[in-house]
Amino acid sequence: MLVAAPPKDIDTSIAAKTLTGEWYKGHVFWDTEVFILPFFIFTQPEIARNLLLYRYRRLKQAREGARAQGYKGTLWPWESAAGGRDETPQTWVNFDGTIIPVYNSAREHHIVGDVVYGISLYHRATSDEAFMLQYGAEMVFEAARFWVSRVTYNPEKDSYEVKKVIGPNEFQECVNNNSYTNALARWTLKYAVELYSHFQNNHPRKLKVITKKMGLKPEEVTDWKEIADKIVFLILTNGLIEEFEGYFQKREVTIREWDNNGLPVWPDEVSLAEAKNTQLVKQADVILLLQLFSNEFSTSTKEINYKYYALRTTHKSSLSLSSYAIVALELGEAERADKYFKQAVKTDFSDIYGNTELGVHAAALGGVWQIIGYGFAGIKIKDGILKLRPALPENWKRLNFRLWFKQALIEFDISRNVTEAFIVKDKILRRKGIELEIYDQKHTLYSGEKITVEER
Ligand code: IFM
Repeated sequence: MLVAAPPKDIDTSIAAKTLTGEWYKGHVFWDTEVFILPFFIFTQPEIARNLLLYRYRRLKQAREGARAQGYKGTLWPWESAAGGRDETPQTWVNFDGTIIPVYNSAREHHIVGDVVYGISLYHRATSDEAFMLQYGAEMVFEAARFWVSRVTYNPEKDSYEVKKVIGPNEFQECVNNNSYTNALARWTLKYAVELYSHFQNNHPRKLKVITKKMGLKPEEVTDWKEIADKIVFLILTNGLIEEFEGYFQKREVTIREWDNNGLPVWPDEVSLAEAKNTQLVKQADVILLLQLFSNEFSTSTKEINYKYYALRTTHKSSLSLSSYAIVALELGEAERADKYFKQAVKTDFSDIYGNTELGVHAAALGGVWQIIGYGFAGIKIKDGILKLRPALPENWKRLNFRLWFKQALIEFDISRNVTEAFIVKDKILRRKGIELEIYDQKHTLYSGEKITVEER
């Protein structure tokens, strides 16, 4: 990832294969914001900022992309290159040699929420208000406008639906109300409302400049809230989330065998072409949602969904194992998480997908970092506070790393049941301290002081 990232701002991003191969023609996908960006946000925030600027500088094309499909706001392309227009191929040679249409640009619209997720994580981790005022807010507000135009009102149910989409599980090429997409749409709208009122209270003059530039009316913000509250989210009373409308009615096929790499063995009775008629899932979908919005779902919801979807997810994409590892760790499934972790590490080292020669899987690299950071170190940001709840693998003695949080570089030294933290560098002079929560204990970290926290 370090080699792939331009060290200074040369207006580019990181491709799905980094600079290691020509597959996907060097195109940038959602892989960047959801899987790769967190590493840069916490280790080199200025590079993360540049990666987000890549999207900002292509807002004009993304707006045109939305218009071309009949929507408002911004629709960043499913596959993006230098020009910022949609570069997704419109046809593809299928595994049986036939030419098939590619629907991703027209339907895999969760990309809009994914970019906003990246922006919000950057904002939460860095508190870079200047970035948000100059670039971030405009992208978020345009994304909210997109979802307003993308939803359909269902008068019978007094709810909003998102129809005809492809979710992360690309076995399904046209579904209604994919839970991942709907949840991202709902969250984007809520986040846009929060950001708007945050700026109204803290930077009213600058907000005026933004709204004037965008022609944004206060009534639009009222709509965002109303729509967000009414977007369909398919969850049963026991917490089981339906991946999309009708998913539970699909033929029930589960994984029964795992290979030497610990990857699921494809069930004999189903051909790849038939996967769409079954409950088999290509890559983390509901589980990715639970990982990204971990603070919003209870342990029991995570548990029931993890158990259900682990038996149905084939991990046919490298954007999958990390979410499973992180959620498994949250649920105390250390052994299982360690397996996912090792498989993720081996993605290209052992060529587990058989296509490393076409380029390495950047999302898996980012995913490995996320398993270590979010999983083993248990990093989370909640209510503006950095939390750590370490759970090292059994044979690990120590985990030492530095990360940037709110413009301070903090070093963490985690050993079994004890974590030390100190500020290595602080860009904010005379700060009153940084609030941390380690093993559920609150502490304030001051420059020049080391704290040692024991797990109770
Ligand atoms: O973005 C991914 C997608 O989720 C699965 N197929 C490969 C793409 C590029 O890595």
